[in-house]
Formats: sequence, C-alpha cells, structure tokens
Amino acid sequence: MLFKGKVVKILAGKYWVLEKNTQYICSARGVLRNTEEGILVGDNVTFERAEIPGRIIDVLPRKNYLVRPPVANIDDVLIVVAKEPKPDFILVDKILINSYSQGIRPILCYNKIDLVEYSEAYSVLSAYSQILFTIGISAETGFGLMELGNMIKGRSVCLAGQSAVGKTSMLNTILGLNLKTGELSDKIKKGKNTTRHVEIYKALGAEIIDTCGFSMLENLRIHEGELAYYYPDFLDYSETCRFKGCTHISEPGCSVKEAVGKGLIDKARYERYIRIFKEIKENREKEFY
Ligand SMILES: Nc1nc2c(ncn2[C@@H]2O[C@H](COP(=O)(O)OP(=O)(O)O)[C@@H](O)[C@H]2O)c(=O)[nH]1
Ligand SMILES: [Mg+2]
Ligand SMILES: [Zn+2]
Repeated sequence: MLFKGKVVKILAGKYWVLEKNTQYICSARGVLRNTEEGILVGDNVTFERAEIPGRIIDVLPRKNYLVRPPVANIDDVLIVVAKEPKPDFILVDKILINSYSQGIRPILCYNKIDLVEYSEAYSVLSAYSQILFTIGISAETGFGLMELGNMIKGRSVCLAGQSAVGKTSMLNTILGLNLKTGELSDKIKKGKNTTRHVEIYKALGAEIIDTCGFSMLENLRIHEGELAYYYPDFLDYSETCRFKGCTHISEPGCSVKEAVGKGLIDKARYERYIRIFKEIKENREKEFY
C-alpha cells in the first residue's frame, strides 16, 4: 500500500518522510537516488512503509525547486549575509536569479547586526531594497526576528547563504533550540560547514528549512540571453533599449547602461551581471564544443 508524505530531512542517504504526525525513515527507489535533483527536502512523495526502512516510490510534481540549496516546494528563500564572513554578492545574485526564475520570493537578511553600525548594514541592503524585502537582524540578540516572523508567517521558507553567516543560529534563537553552530575561524575569516544536512523545522507559524552553506561555482541552468529577465531592477529601463533583445553589455542605445551611469541601477550589481553573463556564456560554449 502506498502512502503520501513529505520529505522533511535528508541525511546520509536516508529520507525522513512525514505522514500525518509521524516520521518514517525511508530509502529510495534506485532511479530516484544519485541525481542532484532526485529527491529534495520539501518534496511530496509516495512511499511504502510495510517494512523498515520504508521506501520512497515516486516524487510528486513540484511547484518549484532549487539545487543550491537543495529544496523543493518553497515560498520564500531567506538569503543571509553578515559582516563576517565577507559577503559574496555574486552568490547573493545567483541565488536571486534562481529564486526569480523559479517564482520564489527572496528576502535578504543582514545578520549579526549587533556587530556593525546600522549604516554599514544599510549600505549593503540599499543596493537590493528596491527589488526585494531586506531586513537587518541579529540571531544573537533577537533583533528583527519578530518582524521577520511576520513576513514569513504561514509560508515555507528556506535559509540560504555562505556558511557561518548565522543561519542555524537564527533557527536556534527563533525556536529556542540548541542546534550545533559553527565557529568563525579568526585566521581565515571564513566559515566552515557545521550543518551537514537539510531539515525542515516549524517556527513562527512557518516551515523553515536549514541548509548547509554552499558556493555556487557550477553553471546556472539558464541561457545568458534570459539573464536580464531575472533582474527586476533592470526591467524599468530595458523596455526602452534601442535593440529588442538587448543584453545590456555592449549594444548602443542601451537604457540599462544609461541608468547605471545615472546611478539609478546599482553599479556593482550591474558589473556582477556582466560577470555572470560571461560565465554562463563561456560554460555553455565549453559544453557545446
Ligand atoms: N555576534 C553575532 N554572532 C552571530 C550571530 N549569528 C550567528 N553568530 C555566530 O556566527 C557563527 C556561525 O553561526 P552558524 O549559525 O553556525 O552559521 P551557519 O553556518 O550559517 O549555520 C557562530 O559562532 C555564531 O555564534 C549574530 O547575530 N551576532
Ligand atoms: Mg548551519
Ligand atoms: Zn540594454
């Protein structure tokens, strides 16, 4: 007999499937394993539970999914940055591109705000505040977490960002839990991965998914020609570019470039757009030949 459930945790090749109020530890049918997108936390699945472990038979259709972090069927992604480790805005922009292309609402959280002057956090957030919700928070003091809670009530959200920005600490403070968190090594000011698995927690009337930190070195799965669609800050201007299908790189009469020149579009974000554009193009051409 087949049951329907939701994958709430994946660890060491085992899947925790929630059905009603019980979690069943399952393995998975061979064809579903070993691919990055095979089974993700957040997936609705059918499974057998006559034996222990149970067995996942099929993944039901998804509303959306991300590969980094690996989650399915989410409403919001909370992109977490902090003063340390030093923010990687290419990573932030790539998560944004993936969120927009999957119809997921992004929220940018500047954590560890207890460590900086508000103006410093503000300057980071202001580059993004035109296009998405931004919020300064502290997992340490709890600052901003109520406001964040109001934004995500009733939604399924996942935490995303470099390791050691404080994702697990946010959950600990919100939930009063004591999940293992990492140290920020003073020598290299770089986070190490303490969270080694992906799991859904219920908090603030929402489902919050903790994930491992990651970098995003691999290619985005879009064509460079579509990239600008996922830059809402470009859209107001791109309609008046001289050429239809303008990529806003070197075409004459480009209104996006003009807006960058006037300070209407964040310059650093535009420069990263060019880098990401070239990276996608080079990777695509490499694969093709
Ligand atoms: N001062 C301060 N430190 C924080 C805050 N949030 C997290 N940390 C510290 O940052 C380090 C990494 O936190 P962790 O939650 O493991 O990060 P994760 O890898 O993103 O899950 C730990 O040493 C935390 O104590 C914060 O709001 N303020
Ligand atoms: Mg963590
Ligand atoms: Zn243009």
